[in-house]
Amino acid sequence: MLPFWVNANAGVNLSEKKLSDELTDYKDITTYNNFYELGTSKSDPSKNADWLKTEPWSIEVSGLVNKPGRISIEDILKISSEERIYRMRCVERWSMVIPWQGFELSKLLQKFDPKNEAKYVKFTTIFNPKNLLGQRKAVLNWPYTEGLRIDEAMHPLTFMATGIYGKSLLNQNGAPIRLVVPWKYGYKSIKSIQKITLTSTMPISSWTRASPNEYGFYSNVNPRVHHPRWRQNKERRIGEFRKRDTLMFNGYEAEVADLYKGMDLKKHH
Ligand SMILES: Nc1nc2c(c(=O)[nH]1)N[C@H]1C(S)=C(S)[C@@H](COP(=O)(O)O)O[C@H]1N2
Ligand SMILES: [Mo]
Repeated sequence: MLPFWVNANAGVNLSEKKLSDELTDYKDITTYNNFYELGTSKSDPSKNADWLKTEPWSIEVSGLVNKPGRISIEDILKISSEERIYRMRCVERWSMVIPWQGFELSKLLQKFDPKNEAKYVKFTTIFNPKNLLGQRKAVLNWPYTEGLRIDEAMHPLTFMATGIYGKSLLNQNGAPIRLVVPWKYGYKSIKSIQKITLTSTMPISSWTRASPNEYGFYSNVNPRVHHPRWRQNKERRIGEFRKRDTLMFNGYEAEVADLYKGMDLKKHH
């Protein structure tokens, strides 16, 4: 299997590497989406994309950091970017392979100098029910929030994406900037981020608040730990016919298993 975070800058030639995973079509990546702020069906986010206004945009970084502040999207886009091809596995049992552009989250966090007491990172999506009509329905506790442990946030696989297939992110994919955590279920990869807060206590995400038995803090892809309402050992790759086996940590076990050494992954799901 390919070393599955191909870094274009590292000179990996995709056509020479025999990809066991083909890239998902741009059309599928941009029209089959989950982004409840823009509606709950898969085709809603692309249809309702103009509900999201992305200018002006900035991210406020606060909490347990020595240099709290706000960074504009213009300055964010000056951070040197690279390509990462990652699998994305939704908890609903479908998956894609997406070539992202962006940078490691640690590069952004380091600008704000996290304090030693910072143990978790909380992310918050834009909140604007006036335009984002999905936020007028109580399907989730708005705004959408997510969280990572600080070592997960600093891991080199944890990525902030600003583009797909070399084009700027479309609104339906979380413009202008979203998180990508490839070894966790897709809902951890929070879109259209406006706030990052470093904390000493574990943040409670919107999905955990909605249903703690189904959506735990860790949400690591695990074919042996099932969702209460369905099994998680198989998935449908968008564009393929036959089901695939779901891989431990979505195929990134070699890179991330150490983060969870000694933990009961069924309990800490
Ligand atoms: N703000 C926000 N972020 C979100 C979601 C959402 O509804 N709102 N959906 C999540 C889910 S369930 C998945 S599977 C991925 C889907 O990302 P994609 O549509 O770019 O493939 O985004 C995640 N990030
Ligand atoms: Mo998802």
